[in-house]
This record gives sequence, C-alpha cells and structure tokens, in this order.
Amino acid sequence: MRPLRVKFILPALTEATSPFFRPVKYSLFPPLGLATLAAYLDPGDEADIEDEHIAPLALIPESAAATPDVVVIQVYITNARRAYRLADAWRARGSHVALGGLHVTALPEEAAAHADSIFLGPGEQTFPRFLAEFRAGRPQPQYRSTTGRTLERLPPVRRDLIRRRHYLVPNSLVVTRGCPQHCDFCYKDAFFAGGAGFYTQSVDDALAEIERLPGRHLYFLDDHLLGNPRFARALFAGMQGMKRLFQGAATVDSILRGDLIEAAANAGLRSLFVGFETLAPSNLAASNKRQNLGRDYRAVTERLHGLGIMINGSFVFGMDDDGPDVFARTVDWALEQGITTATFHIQTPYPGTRLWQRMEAAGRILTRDWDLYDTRHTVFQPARLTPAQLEAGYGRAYHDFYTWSAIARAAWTHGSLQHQAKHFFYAAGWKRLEWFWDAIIRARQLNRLTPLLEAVLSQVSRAESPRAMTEEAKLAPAPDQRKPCENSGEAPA
Ligand code: B12
Ligand code: SF4
Repeated sequence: MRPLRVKFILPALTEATSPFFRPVKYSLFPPLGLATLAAYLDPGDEADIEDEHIAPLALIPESAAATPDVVVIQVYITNARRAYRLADAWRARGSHVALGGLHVTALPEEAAAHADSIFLGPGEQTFPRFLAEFRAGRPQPQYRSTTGRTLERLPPVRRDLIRRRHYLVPNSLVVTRGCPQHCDFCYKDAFFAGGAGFYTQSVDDALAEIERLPGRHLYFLDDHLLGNPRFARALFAGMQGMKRLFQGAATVDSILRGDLIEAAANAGLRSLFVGFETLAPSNLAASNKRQNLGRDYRAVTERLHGLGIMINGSFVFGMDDDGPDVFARTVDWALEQGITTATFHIQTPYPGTRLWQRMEAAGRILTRDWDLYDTRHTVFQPARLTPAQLEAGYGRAYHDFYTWSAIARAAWTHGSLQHQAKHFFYAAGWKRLEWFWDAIIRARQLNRLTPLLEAVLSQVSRAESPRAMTEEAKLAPAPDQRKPCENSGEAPA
C-alpha cells in the first residue's frame, strides 16, 4: 500500500504571530498533542508538524509540491478562526482535512463545516482507527472517543518531528489525561464525555518517556499531576536519582494532604502551578470547585515554600461574588504570601461547559467571537462589575503584581537570601524582560536559554520559611470527595 503523506498543523491566534511583538508564552511548549498523534503513522509514512506559534505559515505554501493525503489540524477556541481558514484552503487543494481538539469537541457542527472528518475527545483511540479506515478508502465524517480509553502501550511521541530549538521548554510531557474533578468552568467534562475522564500511563511507560528526554528540565502539562496519588508516588519514586528538575500543576487539597508533595520535591519538583482561583468561598461553591473550599490557602503557600517550591498562582476575576475590590485584595494577598508568579484570568465560559450553559440560559453571553475567549476579554455580563471594570481591573492586577517594588515585596517574604534572589530573578525574568524574550525569539536562540532556566530552578533548595509550616498543613485532612486541580494553559511557571 502507498505510504501516506500527512501534515499536522497547530494554528496560532493572531497575537502569537505579531510582527511587532511575540510573547514568550507562545514559544514555551511544542505541539505535544500532534506529536502524540503522529506516533500512529506507519514507519514508511511521511509526516511534518507545523506550529504557527514559532514559524510563519502560509495558507498553502508555494513550495507545497505534493499535496498531503491528510491534513490534521488542532483546534483551540482562540485559534478556531485561523484553523478553519487553513482547513478550507487545504480541502480546496484536495487534501482530506481532519479537525480535532477541544473546540471541535465543544462545537462539532461548527467544525464539521470545514472538515472531511472531525474528532471528538482524545485521539489515542480514534486516530489510529481513522488511519486504518482512510487507507482502506472509507474514512468516516465523525469519530467520537468513548469506551476503551487507555494510555497503555502508547507508541513513543514523535519528538523527532518537533523543532526543539524553537522552544524554551522542549521537554514538556503528559503522563495522565483529564482530571478526577468536575469544576463548572473547565473544558474537561465536555472533552472526556462518554468515557473515562481521568486515566494514567503505566509508571514504567512514564519513566521510559522521561528517560528519552535529554537535559534535566521537564514540564508536566498534566491537569493534575497528583490526581492519582498511587501513580504519582510510584512515579516520583522511580524518578529518584534521575537528577531531574521539573514543574507541574496540582491542587490546593492535594498539596495539603499527606506527604505526596514531599515525595515530589525529593524527585525534583521546583515550581508548581496552583489553582487558587478566588479568595471567596461563595465563588468556589458556585463553580463546583469544592476541593478548594475550606482549605487554608496560606498553609499551601507555606508548605510549598518550606520545600523550596516556587508557586505560580492562578486567579480568576469576574465570578458572581466579585466586586470592584477583588483585584487589589487578590494581588495584595498573593504578594503577602510570596507567590512567585501569578496568572490572572477573566472568567471565560467556554462552550460545552456548565458555566457556559448557565450563562447562556441567563442571557449573559455578550459575544460569540471566539477570538475574544482568551481570558483577557469580558465575554459575559458580570454580576457585580461592568465588563469595562472587569477588564480594567484585570489589567491593573497584572501591572500591580509585577511592578519592581511588588516583586521585591513578595521576594522579601522568603527566609533565606538564596530564596529571595531566586524569586526576584524568576519573576522579573518572566514579566519585566518581555523585550528580551522577544529579541531572543526573533534570533531563534530560545533553546540556548533552557540551561539558564535549569540553573535557576536547580538553585531552589529547601528554604527556611520565615513562617513554620502550620500544624494544619502537617495534619491535612484525608482524601474526600472534594476536587483537585485547575489548569490554565497560560503562564510559564
Ligand atoms: C500547553 C498549553 C498551552 C500552551 C501551548 C499549546 C501547545 N503548544 O499545544 C500555551 C502556553 C501556548 C497555551 C496558550 C493558550 N491556552 Co492553553 N493549554 C495548554 C495545556 C495546559 C496543555 C495542552 C497539551 O499539551 N495537552 C496534552 C496533549 C497530549 O493533549 P491535546 O493537546 O489536547 O491533544 C489531544 C487531543 O486534544 C486530541 N487532538 C487534538 N487535536 C486533534 C486533531 C485531530 C485530527 C485528532 C484526531 C485529535 C486531536 O488528540 C490529542 C491526543 O489525545 C491545556 C490544558 C490541557 N489539559 O489540555 C491548555 C488549554 C488547551 N489552553 C487553553 C487556553 C484558553 C489557552 C489560551 C487562550 C490562554 C491565554 N489566556 O492565553 C492560550 C491560547 C492558545 C492558542 N494557541 O489558541 C484552554 C483551552 C480552552 C478551549 N476550550 O479551547 C486549555 C484547555 C486550558 C483550560 N483548562 O482552560 N496553552
Ligand atoms: S480540578 Fe482543574 S482540571 Fe480538574 S476539573 Fe477542575 S479546573 Fe478542570
């Protein structure tokens, strides 16, 4: 049978392709989902991955001598418009266009108008089925992932198709899929509908994937790295002695519970993305983010800092109990806690989520322009703020958190000079040196800075926290029905 020619495309939202300024966040991670799918091709097939975040992408390149048999495009909400234009162009050229990803799963009818085949949910089971049916000349218009989801015996991710030197964090990986929780604003329940919503690789496979990655630094993009404690403990035990430094995401309750976080620190965890989301319990309850309810956020920051783990705190503005004072209060709290980097979001009801359903039923959705669903624009009618107040407050929060004096204030909360210096340079490096990153990206030298990132992270040792770990943190409650994690996909730390 003739080998296939397959092109994989990750389109970018407009901001990421600006000729004037390229935010570093778009050059952090390679297109892992597409490299995962490419692994299902036969050895003789031809494949290439184009990531528009790091290289310009013509609708149809003039050099496209041969039309690919299949063009696979990954669709997020903010790149949907661009994805559909590319899809239309490649279909006109004669390729079979396959669209999948979060936005396709949320709005299949919208995507189907631009595709020959659409894919709902994760692709590990459906994409190989499609390839077999395509080769047999009978591809289906729709593939929906349902039963039988597993990460057992996955073929190795096609990292050879990734242009590593264009990324600051080429070693991103995911060893689980989904999350055990059900927050109302999250993409997760809609994306995994019809099958398992949280599952892991085997520990041996995850360790083998880590072994394949060069250098020291790893970034786990899992929604909740501690979501399955047994898996996580075995993973961290296997990583002992590997001398890795890693970053990841976990939830407030999983950090307080038991000693899993110590095991993570011993295995090399140096920075953690934590979804605090809001300081108001009423907002947590209304969002079904119960895993945060009743938890002592201060105990979380103290425990992580005591282990020398830097914190990237995630905060959402515009929930129904947020009034005009929410911005200053949140920034103040984050600085007081010595949080290293903060990721602020305007609450965004993604189609497919329960938050979307609620907002739509109440007539509160203000626009269906998906370009604006980037968590920086107000796309719904807030309850206690005007849309303009919400956007202005969001901008002010970013500004106020990253002034030089604010960075110094937050750094000062740490007990040791080493920890203070590390905090200062890390936070300043991300948000005060944007022009520097822009220049490095344009010079295509980003990968040269990966060792610098490793050096900063390796400096993180167990610091003496000025505040001893509270008894509450030590005696954190046993697992219950409350939820873990978060995830924003933004931010570097
Ligand atoms: C890493 C990441 C980023 C990175 C880079 C993305 C990249 N290079 O892939 C950066 C930092 C750039 C980023 C930016 C943003 N992100 Co982001 N990001 C993520 C994150 C944390 C991990 C993505 C990942 O690698 N997953 C692991 C791989 C294996 O899974 P996957 O990519 O989903 O691919 C699988 C399936 O989707 C499917 N699939 C995908 N495409 C196709 C196509 C076909 C044909 C088939 C068969 C299957 C298929 O198969 C793959 C294997 O199962 C996710 C959270 C998450 N858990 O997914 C958020 C997430 C995707 N981001 C999100 C958002 C909102 C953003 C931003 C708008 C945030 C912002 N304020 O700037 C921007 C804009 C992104 C854009 N380009 O439009 C949302 C998307 C919501 C939505 N409904 O679309 C998510 C879900 C976070 C969240 N919980 O809200 N992000
Ligand atoms: S805990 Fe995080 S990943 Fe899990 S459902 Fe909630 S927001 Fe989504």
